[in-house]
Amino acid sequence: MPAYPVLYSFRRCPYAMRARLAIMASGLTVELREIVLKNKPETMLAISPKGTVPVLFVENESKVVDESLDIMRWVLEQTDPQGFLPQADTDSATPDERIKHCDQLIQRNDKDFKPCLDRYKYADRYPDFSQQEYRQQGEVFLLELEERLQGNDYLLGDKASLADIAIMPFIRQFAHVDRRWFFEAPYPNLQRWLNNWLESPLFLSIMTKYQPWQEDDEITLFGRNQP
Ligand SMILES: N[C@@H](CCC(=O)N[C@@H](CS)C(=O)NCC(=O)O)C(=O)O
Repeated sequence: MPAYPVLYSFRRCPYAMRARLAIMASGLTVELREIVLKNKPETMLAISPKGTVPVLFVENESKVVDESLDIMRWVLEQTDPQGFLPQADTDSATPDERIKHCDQLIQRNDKDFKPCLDRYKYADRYPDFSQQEYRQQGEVFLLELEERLQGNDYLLGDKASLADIAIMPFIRQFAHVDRRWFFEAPYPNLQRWLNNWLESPLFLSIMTKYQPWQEDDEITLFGRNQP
């Protein structure tokens, strides 16, 4: 059997979700190793001592990719049949605009929105502000996405891209803190976008539950084209 790239993953981690979404969208097959955050496998820590998931290990290239966005880009650069990686628009006067928007949106998610999400979700650990105030801080980004989705099915226009699958797991987590609030809030386009992703075959296919990996287990393949 050929050696597949190995993905260390944790089902509920939004960073791991975005990596699994990119892998599933690419059609690449990997070996999936579900981990428990409180008991990380030595084999994972040996290749990535910082101890976060996801980690992708490509043994035949001696390559360790341990940032979720880098994993997404790496797998989609191998194969991207549905065109998730935004391409420069060669007809436009500003051909790289799509790529720039994509990067900026993901940066806003990771650098600005994610800290608000953590504070909103675990407000009792951050007593400086109330949970509602943390939610309001997060709403700045929700509003930005809502405006982008006006008249568009996806964040970069009429086609699903890296931006959608990189950001979606974090909006899902924000929505799940208080679903009732989220789905009654004045963000109809964002609600539609999130619901479409939650119900999509792509998302459903990355949320399968696996038992935590152990060294002598049979390998678990992950990907839509697995043999
Ligand atoms: N910047 C990293 C962040 C990954 C991250 O923080 N993952 C969390 C799980 S959601 C983690 O592994 N935390 C380590 C721990 O809880 O021990 C990436 O994009 O991959």
